[in-house]
Amino acid sequence: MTTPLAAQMAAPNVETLQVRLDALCAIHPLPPKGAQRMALSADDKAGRDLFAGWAKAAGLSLTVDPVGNMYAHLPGTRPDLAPVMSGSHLDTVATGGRYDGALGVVAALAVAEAMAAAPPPRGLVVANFTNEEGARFAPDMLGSLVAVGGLSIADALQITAIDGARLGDALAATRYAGDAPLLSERAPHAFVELHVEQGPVLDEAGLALGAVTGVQGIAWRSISFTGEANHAGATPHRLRRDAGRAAITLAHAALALPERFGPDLLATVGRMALTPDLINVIPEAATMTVDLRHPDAETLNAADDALDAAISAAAEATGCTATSQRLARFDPVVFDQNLVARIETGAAARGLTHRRLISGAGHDAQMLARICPAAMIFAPSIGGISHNPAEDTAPEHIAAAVTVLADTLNALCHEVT
Ligand code: HGY
Ligand code: MN
Ligand code: MN
Repeated sequence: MTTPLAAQMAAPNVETLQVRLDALCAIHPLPPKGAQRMALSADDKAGRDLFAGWAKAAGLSLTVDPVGNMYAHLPGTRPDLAPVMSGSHLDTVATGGRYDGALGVVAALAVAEAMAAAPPPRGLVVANFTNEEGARFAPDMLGSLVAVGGLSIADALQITAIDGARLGDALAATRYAGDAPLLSERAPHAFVELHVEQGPVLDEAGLALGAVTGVQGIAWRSISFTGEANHAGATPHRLRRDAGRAAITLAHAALALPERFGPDLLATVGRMALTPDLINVIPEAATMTVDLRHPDAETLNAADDALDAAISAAAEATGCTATSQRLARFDPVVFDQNLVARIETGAAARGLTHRRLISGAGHDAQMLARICPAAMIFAPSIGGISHNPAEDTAPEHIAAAVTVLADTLNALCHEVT
Protein backbone atom coordinates (compact mmCIF):
# COMPACT_ATOMS: atom_id res chain seq x y z
CA MET A 1 0.00 0.00 0.00
CA THR A 2 1.79 3.18 -1.14
CA THR A 3 1.59 5.82 1.55
CA PRO A 4 3.21 9.08 0.51
CA LEU A 5 4.87 10.90 3.32
CA ALA A 6 1.98 12.20 5.33
CA ALA A 7 1.96 15.95 4.96
CA GLN A 8 3.02 17.73 8.09
CA MET A 9 -0.31 18.57 9.65
CA ALA A 10 -1.04 21.41 11.99
CA ALA A 11 -1.41 20.23 15.59
CA PRO A 12 -5.03 19.74 16.68
CA ASN A 13 -6.20 22.50 19.04
CA VAL A 14 -6.49 20.74 22.41
CA GLU A 15 -7.39 23.95 24.23
CA THR A 16 -10.50 24.31 22.05
CA LEU A 17 -11.20 20.62 22.61
CA GLN A 18 -11.29 21.15 26.38
CA VAL A 19 -13.48 24.24 26.00
CA ARG A 20 -15.91 22.17 23.92
CA LEU A 21 -15.99 19.46 26.59
CA ASP A 22 -16.79 22.23 29.10
CA ALA A 23 -19.67 23.36 26.87
CA LEU A 24 -21.05 19.83 26.55
CA CYS A 25 -20.89 19.34 30.33
CA ALA A 26 -22.59 22.68 30.89
CA ILE A 27 -25.82 21.40 29.29
CA HIS A 28 -26.62 19.19 32.29
CA PRO A 29 -23.64 19.26 34.64
CA LEU A 30 -23.12 16.63 37.34
CA PRO A 31 -20.56 17.60 40.01
CA PRO A 32 -17.64 17.29 40.20
CA LYS A 33 -16.79 17.01 36.47
CA GLY A 34 -19.51 15.00 34.74
CA ALA A 35 -22.67 15.43 32.75
CA GLN A 36 -25.93 13.77 31.83
CA ARG A 37 -27.06 13.52 28.20
CA MET A 38 -29.28 10.43 28.05
CA ALA A 39 -29.78 9.24 24.47
CA LEU A 40 -32.29 11.28 22.43
CA SER A 41 -33.21 13.42 25.41
CA ALA A 42 -33.32 17.23 25.33
CA ASP A 43 -29.82 17.13 26.83
CA ASP A 44 -28.61 14.89 23.98
CA LYS A 45 -30.23 17.19 21.45
CA ALA A 46 -28.42 20.14 22.97
CA GLY A 47 -25.13 18.26 22.65
CA ARG A 48 -25.95 17.41 19.04
CA ASP A 49 -26.71 21.06 18.32
CA LEU A 50 -23.32 22.08 19.72
CA PHE A 51 -21.54 19.49 17.60
CA ALA A 52 -23.46 20.53 14.48
CA GLY A 53 -22.57 24.17 15.09
CA TRP A 54 -18.89 23.46 15.61
CA ALA A 55 -18.77 21.26 12.51
CA LYS A 56 -20.47 23.84 10.32
CA ALA A 57 -18.26 26.64 11.68
CA ALA A 58 -15.29 24.49 10.67
CA GLY A 59 -16.65 24.28 7.14
CA LEU A 60 -17.57 20.61 7.41
CA SER A 61 -20.77 19.43 5.73
CA LEU A 62 -23.14 17.55 8.05
CA THR A 63 -25.23 14.50 7.17
CA VAL A 64 -27.55 12.53 9.46
CA ASP A 65 -28.84 9.00 8.90
CA PRO A 66 -32.31 7.58 9.74
CA VAL A 67 -31.38 6.70 13.34
CA GLY A 68 -29.71 10.03 14.04
CA ASN A 69 -26.06 9.08 13.49
CA MET A 70 -24.32 12.38 12.65
CA TYR A 71 -21.42 12.62 10.19
CA ALA A 72 -19.33 15.79 9.65
CA HIS A 73 -17.36 15.57 6.40
CA LEU A 74 -13.95 17.04 5.57
CA PRO A 75 -13.58 16.28 1.85
CA GLY A 76 -10.28 14.92 0.58
CA THR A 77 -8.57 15.78 -2.70
CA ARG A 78 -9.47 12.31 -4.03
CA PRO A 79 -13.26 11.98 -3.71
CA ASP A 80 -13.01 8.66 -5.54
CA LEU A 81 -11.30 7.20 -2.44
CA ALA A 82 -13.36 6.13 0.59
CA PRO A 83 -12.85 8.54 3.50
CA VAL A 84 -11.37 7.67 6.87
CA MET A 85 -13.72 7.91 9.86
CA SER A 86 -13.19 8.76 13.51
CA GLY A 87 -15.61 9.63 16.29
CA SER A 88 -17.62 8.16 19.15
CA HIS A 89 -20.83 9.18 20.97
CA LEU A 90 -22.25 12.24 22.74
CA ASP A 91 -24.89 10.39 24.76
CA THR A 92 -24.05 9.46 28.35
CA VAL A 93 -25.35 7.27 31.14
CA ALA A 94 -27.31 9.05 33.88
CA THR A 95 -24.13 9.33 35.94
CA GLY A 96 -21.99 10.32 32.98
CA GLY A 97 -18.41 11.47 32.99
CA ARG A 98 -16.74 14.34 31.12
CA TYR A 99 -14.89 12.16 28.64
CA ASP A 100 -16.88 8.93 27.95
CA GLY A 101 -17.79 9.29 24.27
CA ALA A 102 -17.53 13.07 24.03
CA LEU A 103 -13.73 12.95 23.96
CA GLY A 104 -13.75 10.80 20.82
CA VAL A 105 -16.10 13.17 19.02
CA VAL A 106 -14.35 16.44 19.89
CA ALA A 107 -10.92 14.89 19.28
CA ALA A 108 -11.89 13.71 15.79
CA LEU A 109 -13.35 17.17 15.12
CA ALA A 110 -10.08 18.81 16.24
CA VAL A 111 -8.13 16.58 13.84
CA ALA A 112 -10.48 17.42 10.96
CA GLU A 113 -10.07 21.14 11.69
CA ALA A 114 -6.27 20.74 11.75
CA MET A 115 -6.38 18.90 8.41
CA ALA A 116 -8.65 21.44 6.73
CA ALA A 117 -5.75 23.79 5.83
CA ALA A 118 -4.24 21.11 3.60
CA PRO A 119 -6.81 18.38 2.92
CA PRO A 120 -5.29 14.92 2.40
CA PRO A 121 -6.25 12.57 -0.47
CA ARG A 122 -8.85 10.70 1.62
CA GLY A 123 -11.42 12.80 3.42
CA LEU A 124 -12.06 12.50 7.15
CA VAL A 125 -15.56 11.95 8.54
CA VAL A 126 -16.26 12.84 12.18
CA ALA A 127 -19.04 10.65 13.65
CA ASN A 128 -21.43 11.01 16.57
CA PHE A 129 -23.26 7.68 16.92
CA THR A 130 -26.73 7.51 18.44
CA ASN A 131 -27.38 5.76 21.76
CA GLU A 132 -24.00 4.16 22.27
CA GLU A 133 -24.63 3.75 25.99
CA GLY A 134 -27.75 1.63 25.76
CA ALA A 135 -28.73 3.02 29.16
CA ARG A 136 -32.06 4.48 27.97
CA PHE A 137 -32.66 2.27 24.89
CA ALA A 138 -31.13 -1.21 24.64
CA PRO A 139 -28.96 -2.50 23.10
CA ASP A 140 -25.87 -0.41 23.51
CA MET A 141 -23.98 0.72 20.40
CA LEU A 142 -27.43 0.86 18.75
CA GLY A 143 -26.66 3.64 16.26
CA SER A 144 -23.43 2.13 14.98
CA LEU A 145 -25.06 -1.32 14.89
CA VAL A 146 -27.75 0.04 12.56
CA ALA A 147 -25.12 1.94 10.53
CA VAL A 148 -23.24 -1.29 9.75
CA GLY A 149 -26.39 -3.25 8.97
CA GLY A 150 -26.60 -5.22 12.22
CA LEU A 151 -30.09 -3.99 13.15
CA SER A 152 -32.79 -2.72 10.82
CA ILE A 153 -33.86 0.91 10.95
CA ALA A 154 -37.47 -0.19 11.41
CA ASP A 155 -36.63 -2.41 14.39
CA ALA A 156 -34.48 0.30 15.96
CA LEU A 157 -37.20 2.93 15.72
CA GLN A 158 -39.63 0.63 17.57
CA ILE A 159 -37.40 0.07 20.61
CA THR A 160 -38.94 1.23 23.91
CA ALA A 161 -36.89 3.12 26.47
CA ILE A 162 -36.73 2.33 30.18
CA ASP A 163 -38.96 5.40 30.59
CA GLY A 164 -41.49 4.13 28.01
CA ALA A 165 -40.53 6.39 25.12
CA ARG A 166 -40.41 4.90 21.60
CA LEU A 167 -37.01 5.48 19.99
CA GLY A 168 -38.51 6.81 16.74
CA ASP A 169 -40.58 9.37 18.64
CA ALA A 170 -37.67 10.51 20.79
CA LEU A 171 -35.49 10.80 17.68
CA ALA A 172 -38.15 12.82 15.86
CA ALA A 173 -38.41 15.16 18.84
CA THR A 174 -34.68 15.92 18.57
CA ARG A 175 -35.17 16.65 14.85
CA TYR A 176 -32.08 14.54 14.09
CA ALA A 177 -33.76 11.91 11.91
CA GLY A 178 -32.05 12.15 8.53
CA ASP A 179 -31.75 10.33 5.22
CA ALA A 180 -28.01 9.81 4.86
CA PRO A 181 -27.08 6.34 3.64
CA LEU A 182 -25.99 3.71 6.14
CA LEU A 183 -22.26 3.08 6.36
CA SER A 184 -22.90 -0.47 5.16
CA GLU A 185 -23.60 1.06 1.74
CA ARG A 186 -20.18 2.70 1.54
CA ALA A 187 -17.74 1.62 4.24
CA PRO A 188 -15.04 3.98 5.48
CA HIS A 189 -11.45 3.17 4.56
CA ALA A 190 -10.76 2.69 8.28
CA PHE A 191 -12.19 3.74 11.64
CA VAL A 192 -10.17 4.87 14.67
CA GLU A 193 -11.87 5.85 17.95
CA LEU A 194 -10.26 7.73 20.82
CA HIS A 195 -11.83 6.88 24.19
CA VAL A 196 -10.91 6.89 27.86
CA GLU A 197 -10.11 3.41 29.17
CA GLN A 198 -12.78 3.52 31.88
CA GLY A 199 -10.82 0.89 33.80
CA PRO A 200 -7.66 0.85 35.97
CA VAL A 201 -5.10 -0.86 33.72
CA LEU A 202 -3.21 2.13 32.27
CA ASP A 203 -3.52 4.28 35.38
CA GLU A 204 -2.25 1.56 37.75
CA ALA A 205 0.70 0.83 35.44
CA GLY A 206 1.50 4.52 35.05
CA LEU A 207 1.19 4.31 31.26
CA ALA A 208 0.21 7.18 28.97
CA LEU A 209 -1.74 5.38 26.24
CA GLY A 210 -3.45 2.12 25.28
CA ALA A 211 -3.50 0.43 21.87
CA VAL A 212 -6.79 -1.44 22.09
CA THR A 213 -6.74 -4.96 20.64
CA GLY A 214 -10.48 -5.57 20.80
CA VAL A 215 -13.63 -5.61 22.96
CA GLN A 216 -14.87 -8.34 25.29
CA GLY A 217 -18.22 -10.05 24.84
CA ILE A 218 -21.44 -8.53 26.24
CA ALA A 219 -24.68 -10.25 27.29
CA TRP A 220 -27.54 -8.12 28.64
CA ARG A 221 -30.76 -9.60 29.99
CA SER A 222 -33.93 -8.26 31.61
CA ILE A 223 -35.88 -10.65 33.83
CA SER A 224 -39.40 -10.37 35.28
CA PHE A 225 -40.83 -12.45 38.12
CA THR A 226 -44.55 -12.64 38.88
CA GLY A 227 -45.78 -13.77 42.30
CA GLU A 228 -48.71 -12.67 44.42
CA ALA A 229 -49.24 -9.57 46.53
CA ASN A 230 -50.05 -10.55 50.10
CA HIS A 231 -49.87 -9.34 53.66
CA ALA A 232 -46.33 -9.14 55.07
CA GLY A 233 -47.57 -9.95 58.57
CA ALA A 234 -50.34 -12.43 58.00
CA THR A 235 -49.00 -14.66 55.22
CA PRO A 236 -47.07 -17.77 56.34
CA HIS A 237 -44.06 -18.84 54.32
CA ARG A 238 -45.90 -21.79 52.79
CA LEU A 239 -48.45 -19.45 51.12
CA ARG A 240 -46.01 -16.86 49.86
CA ARG A 241 -45.25 -16.29 46.17
CA ASP A 242 -42.69 -13.59 46.78
CA ALA A 243 -41.41 -12.05 43.52
CA GLY A 244 -38.96 -9.97 45.52
CA ARG A 245 -37.39 -13.08 46.99
CA ALA A 246 -37.14 -14.59 43.50
CA ALA A 247 -35.30 -11.52 42.21
CA ILE A 248 -32.97 -11.38 45.19
CA THR A 249 -32.26 -15.10 44.86
CA LEU A 250 -31.42 -14.62 41.18
CA ALA A 251 -29.30 -11.54 41.89
CA HIS A 252 -27.29 -13.54 44.40
CA ALA A 253 -26.82 -16.39 41.89
CA ALA A 254 -25.84 -14.00 39.08
CA LEU A 255 -23.29 -12.16 41.21
CA ALA A 256 -21.81 -15.52 42.26
CA LEU A 257 -21.18 -16.63 38.64
CA PRO A 258 -17.55 -15.37 38.68
CA GLU A 259 -16.86 -17.90 41.45
CA ARG A 260 -17.79 -20.60 38.94
CA PHE A 261 -16.47 -19.10 35.67
CA GLY A 262 -13.43 -17.23 36.96
CA PRO A 263 -12.67 -13.57 37.74
CA ASP A 264 -12.62 -12.53 34.06
CA LEU A 265 -16.40 -12.97 34.09
CA LEU A 266 -18.05 -9.74 35.20
CA ALA A 267 -21.66 -9.81 36.41
CA THR A 268 -23.70 -6.73 37.30
CA VAL A 269 -27.26 -6.34 38.52
CA GLY A 270 -27.78 -2.70 37.59
CA ARG A 271 -31.57 -2.36 37.78
CA MET A 272 -34.11 -3.88 40.17
CA ALA A 273 -37.70 -2.81 40.89
CA LEU A 274 -40.40 -4.35 43.11
CA THR A 275 -44.14 -3.88 42.84
CA PRO A 276 -46.05 -2.48 44.71
CA ASP A 277 -42.83 -1.39 46.45
CA LEU A 278 -44.46 -1.04 49.90
CA ILE A 279 -43.06 -2.02 53.25
CA ASN A 280 -45.91 -4.31 54.27
CA VAL A 281 -46.86 -5.97 50.95
CA ILE A 282 -45.15 -9.11 49.63
CA PRO A 283 -44.00 -8.08 46.11
CA GLU A 284 -46.27 -9.41 43.40
CA ALA A 285 -43.78 -8.49 40.67
CA ALA A 286 -40.07 -7.87 40.30
CA THR A 287 -38.02 -6.73 37.34
CA MET A 288 -34.23 -6.68 37.09
CA THR A 289 -31.33 -6.68 34.66
CA VAL A 290 -28.12 -8.71 34.47
CA ASP A 291 -25.07 -7.52 32.54
CA LEU A 292 -22.47 -10.27 31.83
CA ARG A 293 -19.08 -9.63 30.20
CA HIS A 294 -16.22 -11.96 29.27
CA PRO A 295 -13.36 -11.90 26.73
CA ASP A 296 -14.12 -15.49 25.62
CA ALA A 297 -17.33 -16.18 23.69
CA GLU A 298 -17.74 -19.77 24.87
CA THR A 299 -17.34 -18.86 28.53
CA LEU A 300 -19.82 -16.01 28.12
CA ASN A 301 -22.30 -18.45 26.52
CA ALA A 302 -21.82 -20.91 29.38
CA ALA A 303 -22.37 -18.17 31.96
CA ASP A 304 -25.48 -17.04 30.06
CA ASP A 305 -26.80 -20.61 30.13
CA ALA A 306 -26.08 -20.78 33.87
CA LEU A 307 -28.09 -17.59 34.26
CA ASP A 308 -31.03 -19.24 32.50
CA ALA A 309 -30.85 -22.13 34.95
CA ALA A 310 -30.69 -19.72 37.88
CA ILE A 311 -33.80 -17.90 36.63
CA SER A 312 -35.76 -21.17 36.52
CA ALA A 313 -34.46 -22.19 39.95
CA ALA A 314 -35.41 -18.86 41.55
CA ALA A 315 -38.90 -19.04 40.08
CA GLU A 316 -39.42 -22.63 41.18
CA ALA A 317 -38.09 -22.01 44.70
CA THR A 318 -40.57 -19.17 45.25
CA GLY A 319 -43.62 -20.38 43.33
CA CYS A 320 -43.30 -17.47 40.90
CA THR A 321 -43.31 -17.39 37.13
CA ALA A 322 -40.41 -15.82 35.21
CA THR A 323 -39.84 -14.28 31.81
CA SER A 324 -36.52 -13.11 30.44
CA GLN A 325 -35.61 -10.94 27.44
CA ARG A 326 -32.20 -10.64 25.80
CA LEU A 327 -31.34 -6.92 25.49
CA ALA A 328 -27.89 -7.24 23.94
CA ARG A 329 -25.57 -10.06 22.88
CA PHE A 330 -22.28 -9.15 21.18
CA ASP A 331 -19.42 -11.63 20.83
CA PRO A 332 -15.89 -10.46 21.58
CA VAL A 333 -14.37 -8.44 18.74
CA VAL A 334 -10.71 -8.40 17.62
CA PHE A 335 -9.55 -5.13 16.04
CA ASP A 336 -7.44 -4.85 12.87
CA GLN A 337 -3.96 -5.92 13.91
CA ASN A 338 -2.18 -3.65 11.40
CA LEU A 339 -4.08 -0.67 12.80
CA VAL A 340 -3.32 -1.69 16.38
CA ALA A 341 0.38 -1.99 15.50
CA ARG A 342 0.27 1.41 13.79
CA ILE A 343 -1.14 2.95 16.98
CA GLU A 344 1.59 1.29 19.03
CA THR A 345 4.37 2.58 16.76
CA GLY A 346 2.69 5.97 16.75
CA ALA A 347 2.79 6.09 20.54
CA ALA A 348 6.44 5.00 20.56
CA ALA A 349 7.31 7.64 17.93
CA ARG A 350 5.91 10.26 20.29
CA GLY A 351 7.87 8.82 23.21
CA LEU A 352 4.73 7.71 25.05
CA THR A 353 4.60 4.77 27.42
CA HIS A 354 1.92 2.42 26.18
CA ARG A 355 0.63 -1.15 26.08
CA ARG A 356 -1.91 -3.28 24.28
CA LEU A 357 -5.12 -4.09 26.10
CA ILE A 358 -8.63 -5.35 25.49
CA SER A 359 -11.57 -3.06 26.20
CA GLY A 360 -13.83 -3.92 29.12
CA ALA A 361 -16.46 -1.49 27.86
CA GLY A 362 -18.37 -1.74 24.61
CA HIS A 363 -17.67 0.83 21.90
CA ASP A 364 -18.88 1.91 18.46
CA ALA A 365 -15.55 0.75 17.02
CA GLN A 366 -16.60 -2.84 17.64
CA MET A 367 -19.49 -2.33 15.23
CA LEU A 368 -17.41 -0.48 12.60
CA ALA A 369 -15.03 -3.47 12.72
CA ARG A 370 -17.77 -5.41 10.89
CA ILE A 371 -17.31 -3.29 7.73
CA CYS A 372 -13.77 -1.85 7.80
CA PRO A 373 -10.44 -2.02 9.63
CA ALA A 374 -11.10 -0.54 13.07
CA ALA A 375 -9.12 0.10 16.24
CA MET A 376 -9.08 2.32 19.31
CA ILE A 377 -6.74 4.51 21.31
CA PHE A 378 -7.22 4.68 25.09
CA ALA A 379 -6.28 7.52 27.39
CA PRO A 380 -5.91 6.52 31.05
CA SER A 381 -8.83 6.94 33.48
CA ILE A 382 -7.65 8.20 36.85
CA GLY A 383 -8.47 5.56 39.45
CA GLY A 384 -10.20 3.58 36.69
CA ILE A 385 -13.41 5.48 37.43
CA SER A 386 -16.12 5.83 34.76
CA HIS A 387 -19.91 5.95 34.41
CA ASN A 388 -19.43 8.33 37.32
CA PRO A 389 -19.24 12.17 37.31
CA ALA A 390 -15.83 11.87 38.98
CA GLU A 391 -14.40 10.34 35.76
CA ASP A 392 -11.10 12.10 35.04
CA THR A 393 -8.04 11.98 32.80
CA ALA A 394 -4.88 14.09 33.07
CA PRO A 395 -4.79 16.92 30.47
CA GLU A 396 -1.37 15.80 29.29
CA HIS A 397 -2.75 12.33 28.60
CA ILE A 398 -5.62 13.86 26.61
CA ALA A 399 -3.15 15.91 24.56
CA ALA A 400 -0.91 12.89 23.96
CA ALA A 401 -3.80 10.67 22.84
CA VAL A 402 -5.12 13.37 20.48
CA THR A 403 -1.66 13.66 18.95
CA VAL A 404 -1.43 9.92 18.30
CA LEU A 405 -4.99 9.96 16.92
CA ALA A 406 -4.00 12.79 14.56
CA ASP A 407 -0.84 10.99 13.42
CA THR A 408 -2.80 7.77 12.81
CA LEU A 409 -5.65 9.45 10.94
CA ASN A 410 -3.24 11.58 8.89
CA ALA A 411 -1.34 8.50 7.74
CA LEU A 412 -4.58 6.68 6.88
CA CYS A 413 -5.88 9.70 4.94
CA HIS A 414 -2.72 9.59 2.82
CA GLU A 415 -3.13 5.94 1.84
CA VAL A 416 -4.01 6.16 -1.83
CA THR A 417 -4.25 2.50 -2.77
O1 HGY B 1 -22.01 -0.79 28.27
C1 HGY B 1 -20.96 -0.44 27.76
O2 HGY B 1 -19.97 -1.15 27.76
C2 HGY B 1 -20.85 0.91 27.09
O3 HGY B 1 -20.70 1.90 28.08
N1 HGY B 1 -21.98 1.17 26.28
MN1 MN C 1 -18.32 5.20 25.67
MN1 MN D 1 -20.22 4.44 28.55
